[in-house]
Parts: sequence; C-alpha cells; structure tokens
Amino acid sequence: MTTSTQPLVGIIMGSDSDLPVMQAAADILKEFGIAFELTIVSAHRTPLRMLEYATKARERGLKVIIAGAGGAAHLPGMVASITTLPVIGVPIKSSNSIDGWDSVLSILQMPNGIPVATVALNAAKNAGILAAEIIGAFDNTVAVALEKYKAKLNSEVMSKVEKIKDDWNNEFDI
Ligand code: RP5
Repeated sequence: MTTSTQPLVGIIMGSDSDLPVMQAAADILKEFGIAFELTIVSAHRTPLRMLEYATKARERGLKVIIAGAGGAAHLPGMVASITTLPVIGVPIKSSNSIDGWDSVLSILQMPNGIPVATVALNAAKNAGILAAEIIGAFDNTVAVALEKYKAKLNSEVMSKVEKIKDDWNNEFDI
C-alpha cells in the first residue's frame, strides 16, 4: 500500500447523479492504496471551476484525472484540452443520455492532439484500474498490487474452469 495522503488521482464528475457509477473508481483506488480526491466539476454549469481545476491539477500534485459525464459529455475532453495530465473519460448512461451512445461518442471522438482514454459505458472501475496502471508504471508498490489483482482474477477464472470440467466431464487437460 502507498502511504502518501497526497491525492494522486482526481476523480471528477459532471453531477452528483454520476456518483453511483463513479464510486467504483474510488473503491478500486482504495483497494490499491492510492490516494485520490473526488468532487463535482461541471463543464456546462461550472465552466470557470472546470478551468481552474484543470489548470491547477498538475501543480496540486495530481498525476491522473478520471472524469465522468453523461449525455453531452464535454467534461473529460475539455479538461484534457487544458491539462497535460492523462485524462481517463468515463461515459455515463445518465438521465439525459440516449442509451449511452451520446456519452460514449462525445468522450471518445476527440480531435487529434487532445486524447482522452475512454473506457466502456459506466466502466468507472476500469478507469480506476487504468489510473493505477499509469501510476504503477513508476511506482513499484502499486505495480505489485496490480500484479496481485490480476493473479486473483486469473485464479477466479481457473476455479470456474475446474468446476465446469467436473460438471461437464471434460476429458482434455488444458
Ligand atoms: C451531465 O449531465 C452530468 O455528468 C450527468 O451525467 C448529466 C445529468 O446531470 P443532472 O441533471 O443529473 O445533474 O452533465
């Protein structure tokens, strides 16, 4: 576990209605022992706050920003246009979203020069894991936590393989 309390990841979202989805990013970062901050920053309703947040993020010590939004989801792209930190975008199927496609496309289809690493619809957990992987590229403690996490995923699947082998009397042995 990293012991620093300095937030390394900024989790921001357009509305408190995004929180039930974005919570998963916070949960997985806690699991990896990575300090984070979490707040609401709306590109449309608080544009000056967004500008200030993105402008000061690096000097405040953040290393990665996870930004979630739904519908006309401009927050991740606009934050990415201001900061040089990596921005991970979480498209959210929100109350003003048409099936989530508007959220996905408005975060995914960025112009050349301003990338946003876009995860799947509502996939805040993957955003947290990706943020951990970015930090783990330079932090060995986080890299070890990620290795353990992936080993656990692997062994969970292998237990199911064994169960299915027993249930279905599979004869091959791989
Ligand atoms: C977006 O509009 C937010 O990110 C949220 O997903 C959506 C709806 O916001 P509320 O009307 O619920 O505050 O900007």
